[in-house]
Amino acid sequence: MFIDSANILLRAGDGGNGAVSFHREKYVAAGGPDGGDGGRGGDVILRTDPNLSTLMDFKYRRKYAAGNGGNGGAKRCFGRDGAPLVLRVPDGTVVKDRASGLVICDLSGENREFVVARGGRGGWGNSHFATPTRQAPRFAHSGLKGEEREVTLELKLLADVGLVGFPNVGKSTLLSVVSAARPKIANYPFTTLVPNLGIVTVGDTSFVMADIPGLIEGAADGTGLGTEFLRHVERCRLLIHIVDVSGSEERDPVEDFERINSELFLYSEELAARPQIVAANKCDLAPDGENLRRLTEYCAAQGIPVFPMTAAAAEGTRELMERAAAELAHLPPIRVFEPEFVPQAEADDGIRVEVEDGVYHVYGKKMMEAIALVDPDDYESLGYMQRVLRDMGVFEKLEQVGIREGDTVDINNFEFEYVR
Ligand SMILES: Nc1nc2c(ncn2[C@@H]2O[C@H](COP(=O)(O)OP(=O)(O)OP(=O)(O)O)[C@@H](O)[C@H]2O)c(=O)[nH]1
Ligand SMILES: [Mg+2]
Repeated sequence: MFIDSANILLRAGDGGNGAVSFHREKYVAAGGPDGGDGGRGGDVILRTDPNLSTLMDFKYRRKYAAGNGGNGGAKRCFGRDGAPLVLRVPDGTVVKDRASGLVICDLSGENREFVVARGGRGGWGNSHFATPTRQAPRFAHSGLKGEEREVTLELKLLADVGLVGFPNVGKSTLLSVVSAARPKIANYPFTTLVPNLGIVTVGDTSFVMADIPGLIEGAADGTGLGTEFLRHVERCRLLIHIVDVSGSEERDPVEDFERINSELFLYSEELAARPQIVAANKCDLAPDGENLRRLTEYCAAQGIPVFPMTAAAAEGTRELMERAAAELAHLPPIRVFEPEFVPQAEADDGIRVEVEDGVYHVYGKKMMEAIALVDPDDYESLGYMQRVLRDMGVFEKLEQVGIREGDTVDINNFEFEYVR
């Protein structure tokens, strides 16, 4: 089965908690703090596998999670790191944020691996919090949550040339006579149900050509079979547009040509603007050449070359492939999609202060992480928080907006009085 898109939920592991523990030994009254750190949560990693050609595995399972980090222990024992989860995907898989549809990464060619959800950091054990004045810290940090992502995986084949056209015009026939690929060929529409790739060799160069199922009007809005498959020619550097000029089924080649182009346009303007070569097929069934003449004239007016051929007899196919190779030589490389998605965590590092009714509200993700497990009832813990806030420049920010001694500060619903 050929599956080329899937929605999945990925969860990286949580960091383990730091430990609160004190050194114990015979005849030693009060040992120092020796609580170890929690382990890191495992990442979720996507990696390309050249042996895969579909996303089928992801149809049967929707949720994936990496291992959590272990908790820290006494005697400075570190918690174990959570096991990473590696998911294998075919080359050419585009990963998108499901909600926004923005590209997170494109796993194509050189881009073989991507950490799609990061494991949470482990929390510090209490041994980190000892200072000359605080020799017995009775608190530790909890681990941070692992990232959770809902993503859409979309396979977009990596091919230089894409074959487009109505059903039954001879796309698969062309691929079969110019490459070693053996796609199914038959005299009815929608013979091809999954894309086929073939390698075409011309002189001492070669390129990859993709044969996709036939398009029909309405493919771009989902009524035809074709819409799903247009994604497989999105990366193509050149399109070969095959038009049947035999006049069978009362069809008009100029109309067909326009209808396919408007499908491409509806799918994406960019795809419609991709360089095209037209192949006028089934010339053997149209001896008068009238249709071919009209199509050639029509395309010439738009600067598009037309190659007459009889794919079934491999006539004219060689000239077409030579032209394709010549075009490819000066076209940009296969398209790799640029990342567009900006994760929240990276976008929100700054500290923000908002004053409302005389209360100074402070926001900032990094700051919140740093004081995640401060226990407001514990005096030592509060002292630690003070230090963190000072180090992170929170007090400075507050002074800038005019805070004065005795004013109220609010951080995540925890209120305290500002003291210099
Ligand atoms: N007479 C003639 N028949 C051809 C030629 N090229 C292809 N055919 C026939 O046209 C029919 C359709 O060919 P395919 O290659 O399966 O067409 P397709 O465009 O891949 O069709 P779909 O996969 O259904 O979209 C088959 O019966 C072929 O043998 C040609 O040059 N001349
Ligand atoms: Mg076909």
